[in-house]
Amino acid sequence: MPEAVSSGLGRTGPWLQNQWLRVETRQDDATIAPVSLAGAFRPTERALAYVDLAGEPPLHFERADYDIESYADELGAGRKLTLRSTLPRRGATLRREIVLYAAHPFCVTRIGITNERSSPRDIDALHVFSTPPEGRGRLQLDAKPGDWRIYRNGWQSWAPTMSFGGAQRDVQSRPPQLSPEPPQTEPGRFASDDLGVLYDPESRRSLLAGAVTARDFMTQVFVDAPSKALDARCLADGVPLAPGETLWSERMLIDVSGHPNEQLERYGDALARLMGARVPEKTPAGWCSWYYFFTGVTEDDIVRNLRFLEQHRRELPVDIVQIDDGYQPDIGDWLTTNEKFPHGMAWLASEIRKSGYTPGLWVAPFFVAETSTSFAEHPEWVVRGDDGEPALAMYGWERRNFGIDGSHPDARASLTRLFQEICDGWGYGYVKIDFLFGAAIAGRRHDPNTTRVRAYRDALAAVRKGVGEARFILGCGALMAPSVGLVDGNRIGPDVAPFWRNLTTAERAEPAPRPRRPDDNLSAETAIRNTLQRSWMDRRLWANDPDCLLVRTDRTKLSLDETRTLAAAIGLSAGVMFSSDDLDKLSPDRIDLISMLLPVLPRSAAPVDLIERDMPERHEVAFDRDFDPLRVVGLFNFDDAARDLALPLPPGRWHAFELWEERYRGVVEGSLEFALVAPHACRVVALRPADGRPVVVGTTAHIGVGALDITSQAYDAASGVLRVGLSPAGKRARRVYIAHAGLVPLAAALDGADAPVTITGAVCSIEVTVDAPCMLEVRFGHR
Ligand code: 9PG
Repeated sequence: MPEAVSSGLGRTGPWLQNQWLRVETRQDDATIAPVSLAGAFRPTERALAYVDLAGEPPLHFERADYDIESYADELGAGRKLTLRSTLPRRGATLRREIVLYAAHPFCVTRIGITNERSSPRDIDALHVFSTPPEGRGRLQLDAKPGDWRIYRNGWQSWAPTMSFGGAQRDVQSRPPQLSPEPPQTEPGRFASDDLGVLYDPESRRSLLAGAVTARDFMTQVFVDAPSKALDARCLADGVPLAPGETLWSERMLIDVSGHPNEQLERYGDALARLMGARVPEKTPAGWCSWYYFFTGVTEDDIVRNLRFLEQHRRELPVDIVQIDDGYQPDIGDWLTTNEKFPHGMAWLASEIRKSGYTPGLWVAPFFVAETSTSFAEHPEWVVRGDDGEPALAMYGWERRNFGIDGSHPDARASLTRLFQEICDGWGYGYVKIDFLFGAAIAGRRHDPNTTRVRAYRDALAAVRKGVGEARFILGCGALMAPSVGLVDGNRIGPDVAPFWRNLTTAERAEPAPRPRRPDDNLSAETAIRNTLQRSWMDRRLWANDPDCLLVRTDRTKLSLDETRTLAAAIGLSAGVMFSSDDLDKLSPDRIDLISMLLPVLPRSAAPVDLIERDMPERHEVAFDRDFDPLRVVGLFNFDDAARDLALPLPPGRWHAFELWEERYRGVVEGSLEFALVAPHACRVVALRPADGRPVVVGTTAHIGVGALDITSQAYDAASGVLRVGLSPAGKRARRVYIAHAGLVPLAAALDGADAPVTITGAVCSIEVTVDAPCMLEVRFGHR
């Protein structure tokens, strides 16, 4: 058997190879060229690595010696090739490692710099995989740069994440929504955080570069389409490198195989492994006070909604009642309450617990307001600017908020004590920790040898210590890759809102709404965009939080179509599912919309056209249970005008059922058309293989269209009886649609009690009310 990873010495230098990938190197400059063996995709002839130091020219590799050894880590076994340049005139040694694993189509590479001088030097950036600006090495793709597609990830929860075309302009918004570097203003230039994907629509080849560790630095992947350049680099924050010491970059995964969706999933798996991701067994569901009450929330609002939940346990089977922003006297002063919470937070937690729910609390632990008691007492716990003054993390709540210094041991100890008090003292079992980027802002910290990411992770670890291993931490306004392993759930998009797009009054007065923009924020549309675009993170890095479901009919501008689209995006995302309405104002059919998302699906759908569009329109998931093989597709019209949509079908013949319309489309093949889908509307379609026997084609209980509420199914041809196991998942009252395959439904019974059957064309439907697992039997006869 040939070895899984082989190596050798080529014309220019050593190489590594496995069944998918060959990585060639050059000894004269330590550049590398990854080549996908399927179809020989070689996006660059030579990718450089180099280091930016303060006050010195960039430090490049020169002639390198090399070493190859066997290697193993959390990703498995393989071989490691190290290229080493000693640069006596520059007083430094550079190393570049390339690891190829036996079981993965990607390679992982990092660089290290050793300071051989007698004085420290400040490191600004470590360029790990960087195509040279001219000559061979520039990106070689078939399509014109203007047609390239670039997947761009934002640095924190709220930051826009989407795919762009190579002639478009990147997101222009400023922090906190944006990355740590200034926005790219030229068309075709993009700065993506943690990872980036570059897709050639002509050859359909794809290159992903992304950091699979994030313990020390922020990583950015720059794509400059007009210059045909890509630069994956770690921002080292000017960290000092002492004489004799070595500083390593993060590990960068380079993947040139397969489609962007596969690459993102592989990248997510690798990042999760190397960072020790925490993925909860059960994805939480609950109620959150923010999106109806905002900071005006009172103790009574919480109690009223708690009572409503208690009285509607069947319809709203949630676990968590989460109090959001509005109970605290000031940002930073978390252990006292304002006058709207007269009984205090421990009392409220005990009320929630007595009703059988887990109390959840919002805290912004890394923000300290200039007006707070906490800042007055400990001004030394905040990040400072070069002028020595507290650095502004964000203006909000009509005051300046500073960021906590995670490198200060006393600040960390106080974070741990804070969460011990909230969890062990008050009794909260779930915390939503918000505005976390505050600990990662640029500035001066107590420990001059730290970096933004180290300080951030140290602060987060101090919170985890206080919360304990068993309780749930939901990150929000959180860095992405650097939070892996410390949070159980993470918000992956900007705030949802009870309106589709954030339009000014003038824009709203126009006859046609202005088109969406990359920089749009705070809207249902942008929340949905990130939910779709970041679905690959779910249950890999943490449980995704797509933000709350809003189904109200008061205080909203969302149409029914838009509300259903929000529900479909959240439901099919399989992420954390929180409702955030004033529950006793909801009509039964709106409560039904919440029920349809409970419990959460076991697996997220994937947006198959993620690289083609800023807002993917096809979100698909398969559930392969043998008694009910099923594919569910969310098909969206994100245009502002009605239009026809088409769903290409996998090979074979399929029963197609539309959930919202309760419409059976018959047995279909090839492609399924949807005429004039309204703007911002969606179709949720269930596809089941058609084999000529009576079979369930859809149910109306749950967004999974049967994935959870159908628990068994068997058709006995001899007796003509179809037996279908039903569970209470989803709405109480629902219809079960069965294709009768040309037979005549004679009678139906639910746990032995007669149930009326309605025949509509090729299907029959039975209306059932389900409060406990039960059995539906339908007897068929011949005409
Ligand atoms: C509470 C809210 C909710 C919400 C969070 C977060 O950029 N901004 O000014 C900005 C303000 C608030 C915000 C996000 C961004 O919302 O996402 O769920 O908890 O805080 O204040």
